[in-house]
Amino acid sequence: MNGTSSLIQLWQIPSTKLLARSKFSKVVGRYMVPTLCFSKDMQTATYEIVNGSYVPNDPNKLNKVKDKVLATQETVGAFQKLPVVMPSVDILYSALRKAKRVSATKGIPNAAKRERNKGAKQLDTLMKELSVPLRLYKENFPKRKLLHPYERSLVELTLGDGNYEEVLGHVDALRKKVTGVGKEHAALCAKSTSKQEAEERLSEGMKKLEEIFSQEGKAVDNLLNIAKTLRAMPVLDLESPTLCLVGAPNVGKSTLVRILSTGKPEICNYPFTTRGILMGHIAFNYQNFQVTDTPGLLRRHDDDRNNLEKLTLAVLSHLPTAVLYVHDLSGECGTSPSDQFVIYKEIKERFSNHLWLDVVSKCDLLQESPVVYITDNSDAHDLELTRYRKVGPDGAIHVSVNSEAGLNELKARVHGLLLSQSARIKSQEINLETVQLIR
Ligand SMILES: Nc1nc2c(ncn2[C@@H]2O[C@H](COP(=O)(O)OP(=O)(O)OP(=O)(O)O)[C@@H](O)[C@H]2O)c(=O)[nH]1
Ligand SMILES: [Mg+2]
Repeated sequence: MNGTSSLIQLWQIPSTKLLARSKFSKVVGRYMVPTLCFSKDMQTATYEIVNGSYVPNDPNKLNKVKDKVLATQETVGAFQKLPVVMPSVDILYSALRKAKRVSATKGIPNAAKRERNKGAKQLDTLMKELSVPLRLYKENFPKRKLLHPYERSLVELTLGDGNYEEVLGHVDALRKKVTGVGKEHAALCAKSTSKQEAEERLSEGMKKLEEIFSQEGKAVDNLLNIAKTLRAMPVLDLESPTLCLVGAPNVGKSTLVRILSTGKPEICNYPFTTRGILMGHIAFNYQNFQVTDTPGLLRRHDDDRNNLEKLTLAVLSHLPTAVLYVHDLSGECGTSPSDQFVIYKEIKERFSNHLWLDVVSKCDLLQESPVVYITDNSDAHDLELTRYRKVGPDGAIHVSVNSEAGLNELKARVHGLLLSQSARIKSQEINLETVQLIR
């Protein structure tokens, strides 16, 4: 049995260890749901307390909630559906133009009445034209908790924790202010006792609303920038098999993405050249596969990781990708082979449910690397590390983009891995359909 097929079997029968990891069950919740939901449905009825008595919950209601939770967690692509946000000056000028075109209701003979009617209508129009777009933004920007966990991580890591909600909050506060001030001034205008007073009230109201929107419209412009940033995030099709390149910084991940796929990430000889999740595609066997390049991972505790590293972990945690793990044993990348070994062991252990392939990069530089001797008193860990420093993990393919050594084998193994990933996705879909039928 090769590594790939044994991993497939592992995945088909999730071990209790995997199920027990709360983070993990969220990660692959989609695939574990069949087992979990089925047994939970058989086991228990749930109750809520109404007027001091336990009343069983309506199972249909619960299923609807469950379906909604599943629906929110299973789909990505919310960023592509974000509403188009207009720059605040455009909203303001368009609203002022429309308001000024409003005239008094026909047939009012009294000049004062006519003027206050016109003034109140203009202020009401201005208030509505300013506040309606803001309400639509507030309603149509999705709540973070309803996003797919991967997109939720992107919001947090690219915009900063809480920034998304804060900006939406400012937009809504502006809407409320505009509505309140607009109504107040329209009412004052409607109560004017003379034509002159109505004109003054109208002018005051217009000025006040314009002032508020000019001063606080920045919230709308911030929202516009957020929408731009989120819309530019790579779109991943969860149904399409994906290969994710992972490894320490500067080990040659992006170089391999360029070789393997249509992706054209930047390549430089310094760490963290790749500063986001970048996508490429591989067309093979009449199928389209996705490739994601990720920022490098350093040897450190999760709490100390930068947002770029956290992005990589978010991909591995929340997306059903196969992994191409890149090791640079040449001593060129800035992370020692010993440190890469530690990072590798941790990541491999943490994401052991992913289909996996190891590749040792830059093997054109390896001939010059020092020979490492194994001493008699070495323990198992030392032996594994010594072996790792010489040849990388068991089964790793050695490649060099410079000499082209190993590239054909790498491509063939990557294709095989993606076909296994494709079979895995199909069988998960069948599992899910079966569970839905049982329900
Ligand atoms: N000699 C040699 N150099 C290579 C090979 N592959 C990549 N490099 C060099 O290694 C350096 C880093 O390559 P990248 O592809 O940018 O590495 P990365 O892992 O994407 O780096 P980050 O995005 O910063 O994490 C570049 O200078 C590449 O030219 C190889 O096979 N042989
Ligand atoms: Mg890179």
